[in-house]
Amino acid sequence: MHRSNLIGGTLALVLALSLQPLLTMPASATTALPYCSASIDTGLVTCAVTENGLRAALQPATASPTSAPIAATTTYVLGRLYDDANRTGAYFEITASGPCDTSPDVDWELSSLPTVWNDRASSFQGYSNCELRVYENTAFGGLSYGAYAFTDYVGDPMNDRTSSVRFY
Ligand SMILES: [Ca+2]
Ligand SMILES: [Ca+2]
Repeated sequence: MHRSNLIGGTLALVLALSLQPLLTMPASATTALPYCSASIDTGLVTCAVTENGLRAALQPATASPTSAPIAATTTYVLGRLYDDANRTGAYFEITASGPCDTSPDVDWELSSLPTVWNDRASSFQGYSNCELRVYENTAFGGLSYGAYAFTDYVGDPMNDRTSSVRFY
């Protein structure tokens, strides 16, 4: 399978659990909301100040009692890019409606990262049977590293340079 989506247009910033005054977003958002999750299916990016804030923001909204039952969809975490080496620091999580399979083809891809997570990743962790390959430029151009199930360091040439990612 090979599905893709361009994340960028929709940046839903969630100031969950933030005690800070509302910032007028631009540059400060990079450091103010470092934990992010992006859905390849919907293109929606959710960011929060803390990991707990992100988890809370991603909880499904409580269904209205009058609404018709909605079929539950399973969300798979494909991987996380970490701010720092050794899979530490804030992370950018990528999700999709299915896992990776066992064949060596590309299962999912993200041709650009949200601005707050561009040129930032230093290590990564794959989930849902996915191996990650990170690329220097958008649309899978330039240098690359992977595909691996995880890494504690993407190496000097790729450190703080990731702009797109594929899942195998
Ligand atoms: Ca980094
Ligand atoms: Ca880059």
